[in-house]
Amino acid sequence: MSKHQPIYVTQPELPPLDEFMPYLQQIWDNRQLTNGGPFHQQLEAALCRHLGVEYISLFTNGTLALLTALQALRITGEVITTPYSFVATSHSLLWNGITPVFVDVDPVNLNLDPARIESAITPRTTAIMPVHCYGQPCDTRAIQAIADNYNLKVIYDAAHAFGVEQDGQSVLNCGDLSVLSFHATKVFNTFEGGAIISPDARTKQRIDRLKNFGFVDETTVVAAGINGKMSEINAAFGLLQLKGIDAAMEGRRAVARRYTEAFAGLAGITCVRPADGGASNHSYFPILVGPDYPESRDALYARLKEHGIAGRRYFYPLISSFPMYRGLQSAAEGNLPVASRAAEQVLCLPIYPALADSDQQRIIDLVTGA
Ligand code: T4K
Repeated sequence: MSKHQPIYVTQPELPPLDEFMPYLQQIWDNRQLTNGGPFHQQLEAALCRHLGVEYISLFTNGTLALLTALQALRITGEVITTPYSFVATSHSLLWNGITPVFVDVDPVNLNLDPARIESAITPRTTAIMPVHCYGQPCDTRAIQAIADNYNLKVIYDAAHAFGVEQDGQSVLNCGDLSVLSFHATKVFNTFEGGAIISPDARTKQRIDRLKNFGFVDETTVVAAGINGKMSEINAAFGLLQLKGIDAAMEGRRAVARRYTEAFAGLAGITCVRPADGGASNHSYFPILVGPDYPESRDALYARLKEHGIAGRRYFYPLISSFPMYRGLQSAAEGNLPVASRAAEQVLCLPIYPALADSDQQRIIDLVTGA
């Protein structure tokens, strides 16, 4: 075992504790703990400004936000989605009684491959749920063109895509709705948290009612809503986190740059990158360990672990291989060759702003065999 402290795939950013105290004091003073209090409202406004979006609804976590997004647009029947994601993507469909239809991913950025979507559309298809995997944008134009042709809704699982831009615009403005996660492991975290980006005030209003049991006022309930409200403590923490977000993003960029340079030309290792022109927020640093590398992905994963470096095989196994999905026709491995290969080859290396240069160098040396 390593003499060093373990290094995990990520480490949450935390501001100095004393900077959080004044926020707590305000909560203690006004005793508004949840249900759309002042910090909740301030964080919504601050995130709209920061992200370049017009309407945002905060949630307890990304999964509840996904569930609610599907409810808000009354999605039913079948939804086309990617098998190459965290299980929450497909689980949100199953929880709404919707059948996921898995479509293979693009070999470069591992996002839903638009060229394969059309042949998966049936009379029951009502929407497409792509994922901006690793914070690298999908081909949103091609996806929207298909959705427009077939009159389908598009809900982006943008859990990884905080602050990602495409052609100078927030990628969160694409599609009908986008869903963010603010989980501890994400670029921007509120311990637990999430959000839905809406295109207009009416949609935001519907979502805000749905996340509060369907209440309109004290005595009026207009929908079978849920409790998805972010608490004041999480919202206050989010406001504080936002102050350090630019430095955190820069820190991630620097780590990503060092890995990319170190692995350039290394036989058998491919860094998963955004498609041409696409940006990334470097929320993950995925590499593919191909047949030209001297050992398998799992051997490299195990060797790093022996040295105290806990990379993660996001996203292995594929969602489509879990028991609640594998009986679906679209889950057959033959239907998903690119995603299946990626799941066997991928390894996400540690990336976070506080990753020390010397620790990153150790990881690089282990991967390059230096
Ligand atoms: N859609 C997509 C595409 C997603 O990736 C996710 C979540 C969602 C939807 C749902 O959003 P949320 O409902 O979660 O808001 C983690 C996260 O729990 C999950 O949020 C995330 N995706 C997924 C990709 O990763 P695990 O089980 O791998 O996390 P865990 O606990 O093993 O953490 C990874 C490493 O991070 C640990 O080894 C150490 C470090 N860590 C973790 C936590 C929680 C810390 O240092 N501190 C911490 O507090 O799922």
